[in-house]
Amino acid sequence: MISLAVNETIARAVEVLRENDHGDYTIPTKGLYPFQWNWDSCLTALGLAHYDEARAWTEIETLFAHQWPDGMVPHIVFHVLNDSYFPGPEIWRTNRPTATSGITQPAVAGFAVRRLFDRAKDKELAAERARALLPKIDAWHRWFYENRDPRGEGLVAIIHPWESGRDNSIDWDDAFERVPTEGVEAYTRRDTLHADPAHRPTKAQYDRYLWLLQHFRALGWDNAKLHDASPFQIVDPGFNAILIRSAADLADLAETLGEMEIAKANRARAEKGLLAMERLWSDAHGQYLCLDRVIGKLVDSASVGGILPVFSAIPKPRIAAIAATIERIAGKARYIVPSHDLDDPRFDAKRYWRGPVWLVVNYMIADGLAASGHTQVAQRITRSSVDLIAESGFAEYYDPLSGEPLGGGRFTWTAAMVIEFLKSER
Ligand code: 9WN
Repeated sequence: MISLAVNETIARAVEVLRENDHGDYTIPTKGLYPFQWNWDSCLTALGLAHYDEARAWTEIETLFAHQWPDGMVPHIVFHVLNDSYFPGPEIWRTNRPTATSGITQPAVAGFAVRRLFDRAKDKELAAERARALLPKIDAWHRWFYENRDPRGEGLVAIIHPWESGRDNSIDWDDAFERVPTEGVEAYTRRDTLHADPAHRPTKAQYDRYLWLLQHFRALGWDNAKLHDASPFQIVDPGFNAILIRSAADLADLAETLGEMEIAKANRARAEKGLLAMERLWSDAHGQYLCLDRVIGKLVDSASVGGILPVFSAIPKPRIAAIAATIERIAGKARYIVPSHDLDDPRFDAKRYWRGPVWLVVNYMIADGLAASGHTQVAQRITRSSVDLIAESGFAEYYDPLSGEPLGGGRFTWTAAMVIEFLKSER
């Protein structure tokens, strides 16, 4: 019986993936996000691989076909014309052969490619496709440390909230006070036509997203200038942990494939990053915190960004402390892991990255906890994720108190993660 229900859920997840499949890339969901998104695609590939390995490799290859000459992999590739999303290519104006945005997103490709390779049934195909991707992912990692860690501190900064993938996190509120809004061109949002405005970022936040975009555009999208010219420079522990994990995974994969230079460079990046990450630890919160690089201070905001580092090889006592923090949170939320600590008065159960649960984040946290022996907490997260699907379908995100589905529906990476969770539970 149980297995029948599992098979049915997997079949429903595959239906969502197929619906959003555009041949060589997958859109996150119809209407709200009609293009290819960077970290969505890399995590989606893991779900695709369960029924079509070749198609899974193509998902990541399509993204990397639009890598910039400097090594950056943009956060959106505008493969088609579609005016249901704002800001579109006419706002970004990055002058790429196929239009792209001008900023990046969490570097999860190294992790995804290694996982695809390790689990591949077709090893020959996997070796060939992974070998071609290795130097491209390596170039992206190099780009990060050269352009977003200009003083060689070991940790990279995001210069726009969209880069973190956690767009309107409470983490950025104070730093956002420093981003002006004068001179923002008139605009019409489209996201609020597809999703409840009460569950999306506010107008004040959109004004600042756009100010930053216009500022970087005026600097010709020259990455050598953007970091220092940005009034918003945040060192996000989650973002760095994903990059560190990807660097370590890329190093392992490169070693397996005999690419020793790539292995060495990525091993060094991961090791340096892990040491530097310790500066972000908070005993008081039992998790890591963001660093506001402009003022050189930790941000007092306990978000899931500081829990995500369990995805990388942080010291064992830190993982144990974070596991305890998650258990504390689980005492208050019906579904874990909320994107912000419920004890914080700024927590908002429904507004995007200020409280709701996202399954992609759950997947990475559970993966890290399971790998370090915290299987019970990991299983609890997996169970929460699967329960949410059973009760509320394949939503973009969920209310951690009620389980209500929020944001876009029939969501690609949610479907991909469900396949991953259910197959791993077996
Ligand atoms: C901006 C596609 C993306 C995710 C992000 C999520 C949301 C976009 C938006 O949707 O961001 O990139 O317009 O709201 O925050 O993590 O990659 O699913």
